[in-house]
Amino acid sequence: MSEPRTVITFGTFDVFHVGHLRMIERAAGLGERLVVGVSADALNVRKKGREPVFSEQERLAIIAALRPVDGVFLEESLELKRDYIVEYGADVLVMGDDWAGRFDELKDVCEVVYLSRTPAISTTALIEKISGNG
Ligand code: C2G
Repeated sequence: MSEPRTVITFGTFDVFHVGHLRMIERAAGLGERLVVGVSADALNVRKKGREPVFSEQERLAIIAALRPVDGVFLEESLELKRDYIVEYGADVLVMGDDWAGRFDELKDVCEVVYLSRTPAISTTALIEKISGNG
């Protein structure tokens, strides 16, 4: 029998939507245990120039409550993926294909898989729609 595989994935998961859910479900399907790094508020400000709608504690709570998710942690920096993979014993890194190729250098520590994103849905589009600008 083969060893149980741990999958790791990362994201902000702000204004949680079905595209996020599908990514988490498909990531979970690649192994027996799924650990999710939720981007810190400060990382978002650095990366996207704005605070998320929901705080990191709220986003962590939402992701932790999902059935396919076995563990969550705060992702403090994009540059720490290698450390997180080792710390959580991940066998597979799953990222959306908007990051395709960006993490290939980690293939020496785990398998790296890029999954296609769900078309036509995004947090930015939802915010615009809700605020009446979309
Ligand atoms: N996603 C998706 N389909 C969408 C929107 C998002 O499959 N329509 C996926 C993304 O590809 C990602 C996850 O849902 O795998 C979370 O999306 P974001 O919160 O937008 O992730 P991002 O801000 O890019 O964070 O270390 C990397 C960062 O933490 C990535």
